[in-house]
Amino acid sequence: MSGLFSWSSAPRVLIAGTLLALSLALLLVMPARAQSGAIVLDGQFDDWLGLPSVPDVQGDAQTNHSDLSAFYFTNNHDQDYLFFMAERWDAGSEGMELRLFIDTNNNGTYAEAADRLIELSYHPNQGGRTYVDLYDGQGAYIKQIAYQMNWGEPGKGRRVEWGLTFTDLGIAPYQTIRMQLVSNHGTQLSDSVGEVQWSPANALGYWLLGLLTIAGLGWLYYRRRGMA
Ligand SMILES: [Ca+2]
Ligand SMILES: [Ca+2]
Repeated sequence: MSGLFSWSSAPRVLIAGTLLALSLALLLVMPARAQSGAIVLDGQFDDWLGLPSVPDVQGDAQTNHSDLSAFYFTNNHDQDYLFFMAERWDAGSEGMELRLFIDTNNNGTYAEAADRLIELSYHPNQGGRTYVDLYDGQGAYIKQIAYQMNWGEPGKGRRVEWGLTFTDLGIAPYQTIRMQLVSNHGTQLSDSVGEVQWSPANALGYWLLGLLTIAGLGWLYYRRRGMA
């Protein structure tokens, strides 16, 4: 029975145990993070508190109801979804027409077939009803994302939220995309928020990151063993 355990193997057992504990901790921590920052598309906006955003100044638009104050973006770590939120300065019953240009391959043009255009129409005076359509960068219609969804503040509203899948955008986890949100007044450009670059991760992305971390720790361990 003496072959089963010896003092010389003790450090190895310790390191392997530590690695296992770290891996388990990582797997436990990831879903916990996902729960705390989850966005729900419900026309309520507390879930956006503290999330990344691009601010925009007041008074630079053609009309008050199309004068944007901020553009928010995030992803739920346990879902295959990307989420966006637009905010204007003035609360009003007038509708808001938005376009979000997405340069999916981050090469500086929004006009390729691989790129995307999201068109959104938000109607506070209809209970916050929201319509969202998806086009490719050359203007070809892809699909309807939302029809009469209650994704905006009703009555006199300032904010609207929307979301779509990684598949809809045709991107992979951690792919860097470039985005710009604009508002329209009729068919004319009214206001635009500064461009932003972003590398969103989905559920698969976080699992891959976890696996890579574990593989990295394992590699370090075996390298150290080899050097000893
Ligand atoms: Ca919400
Ligand atoms: Ca503005």
